Amino acid sequence: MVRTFEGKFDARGKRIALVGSRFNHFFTGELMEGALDALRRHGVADDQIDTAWVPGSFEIPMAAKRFVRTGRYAAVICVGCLIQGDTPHFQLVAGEVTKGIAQVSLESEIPVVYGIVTAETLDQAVERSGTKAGNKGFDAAMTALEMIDLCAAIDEG
Ligand code: INI
Repeated sequence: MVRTFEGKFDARGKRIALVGSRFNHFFTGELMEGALDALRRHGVADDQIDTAWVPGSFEIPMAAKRFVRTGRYAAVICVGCLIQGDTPHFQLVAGEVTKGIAQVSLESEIPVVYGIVTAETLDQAVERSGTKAGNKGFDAAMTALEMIDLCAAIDEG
């Protein structure tokens, strides 16, 4: 018989950390609110949630790693927003944040989720921060809840 593991969206009693980037706060504030909304609507109490703000997306992996190594959290959710400018800076920072979060995630025993908006235009950032393409912070929190439950199910066998 085939056994299939799937995660549910219930993290009651789980402690969750969120890291947000202050750069482009107009958008990242919305991403953070979206993530908090998803957690609260799935049974995570406010006193089970800790947040940290870093200056820019480049700093997110370091703060995420710090949260992970405390051992206190079931997942870490990262939200940031990179918007393309006239120089290669955007690509350089985006590449490092992506690699950094992937590295922290793979070195962790808990889900570390990538909720970074990378937009070529302001319109694309608006669309992904709570308008027609949804809210990537909300999506990241849902991914965290699903992965917490999936990892527990696999671990329990
Ligand atoms: N940080 C962002 O989060 N988004 C951006 O769009 C951005 N751009 O384009 O410059 C950005 N830069 C700052 C960077 O993340 C670091 O905070 C900074 O380089 C100091 O390490």
